[in-house]
Amino acid sequence: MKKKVALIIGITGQDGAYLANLLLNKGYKVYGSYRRSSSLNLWRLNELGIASSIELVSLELLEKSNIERTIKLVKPDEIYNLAAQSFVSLSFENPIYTAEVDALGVLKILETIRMVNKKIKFYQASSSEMFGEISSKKLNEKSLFHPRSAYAISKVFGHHITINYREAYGIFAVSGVLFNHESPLRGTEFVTRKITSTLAEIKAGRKKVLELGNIYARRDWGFAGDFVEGIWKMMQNSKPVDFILATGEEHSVKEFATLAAKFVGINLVWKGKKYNEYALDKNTKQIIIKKNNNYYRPSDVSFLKGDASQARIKLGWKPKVKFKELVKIMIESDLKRSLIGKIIQ
Ligand code: NDP
Ligand code: GDR
Repeated sequence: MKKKVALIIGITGQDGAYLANLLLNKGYKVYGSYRRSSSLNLWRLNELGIASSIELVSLELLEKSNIERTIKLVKPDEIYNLAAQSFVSLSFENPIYTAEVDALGVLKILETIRMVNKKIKFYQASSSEMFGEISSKKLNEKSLFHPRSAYAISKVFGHHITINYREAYGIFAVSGVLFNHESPLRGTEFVTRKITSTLAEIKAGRKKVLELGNIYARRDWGFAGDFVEGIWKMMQNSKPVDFILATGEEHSVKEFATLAAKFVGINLVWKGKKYNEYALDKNTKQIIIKKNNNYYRPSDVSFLKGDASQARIKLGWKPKVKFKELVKIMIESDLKRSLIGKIIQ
């Protein structure tokens, strides 16, 4: 039987690496897009040991010609669009760039599919950030959006244009609304990996303090390896339907940091209030965590928790890794890296 061909746009990111691994294990021929620059960023694919099993193609989402050339060359059965300027904070500094990549980039891919071959299946990486500041309840596929950043607003466009191309042109186009998912392959700018990588460096004596912003933000954090299975399942569904993927459990940044510190053998004692809050090592009295106002966002999302019961019922998807285990996996990986002096990715 002919191998299925997948094109992962954004293979050099966290999800790209895990999804590529999954698809290779399922017997796909995997093409992955990377951005051409002076140095190739393949560390995640190398960590999973799969870089040489992937056909790399260069693709910049801002360039429609790149998308057309790639789709015509690769002739994929399935396209997974994971590419995005994905850092919410940066979208306050570079809102126009973010919109051009995260919103119009999606439309450029869909337009190319419409022109080249409407049988290609399409997955769009939508985000729980689209819900924004709603309320402290579990969010599901029917919940309203109130996006709070150029990133989230661009993702709302990507979500709706995906639905529109499904409805207007009959393309198998689905949007997965994923809540935060983390791993040892997460970028160090995101809060979870920033915490685990910095604590490992503190433990190794190479850093002194971890500086954070809004430690009371609460997120529904899952493991990226579990979430890419849900993505693949959405693409194998008999009908194109959008799903939420989430764990249904939420924790604060402060809880994450306190638990991660415990795993490196530091018991934190929190002192002070609001912008002056800090955490001491109970034994040494050394300051380990302090606040830095630069890490606060002009408008943040204080609480996100998802209800993935539709994905459980219709796709048979359920996340396996729980919060405590996730923190442990991430901290253990960064401790190992710090031992060989390879923490910064
Ligand atoms: P990453 O930031 O780790 O990866 C993003 C990928 O997009 C990288 O391969 C990056 O390439 C590529 N990319 C960025 N800009 C462009 C561009 N202009 N042209 C082509 N490629 C580009 O993100 P994740 O893997 O964490 O997330 C994958 C997707 O899922 C993203 O769209 C994100 O917004 C979304 N998402 C993520 C969630 C999460 O918790 N991780 C939750 C919900 C949604 P390069 O390596 O060159 O920078
Ligand atoms: P998020 O992830 O914005 O949810 O987007 P991030 O880890 O950046 O922030 C989570 C929460 O932590 C607070 N926070 C800090 N964040 C960072 N990055 N650095 C800090 O020092 C810090 N201190 C506190 C933030 O204010 C925020 O409330 C991620 C990305 O992967 C998106 O692409 C994806 O769509 C969403 O998850 C779901």
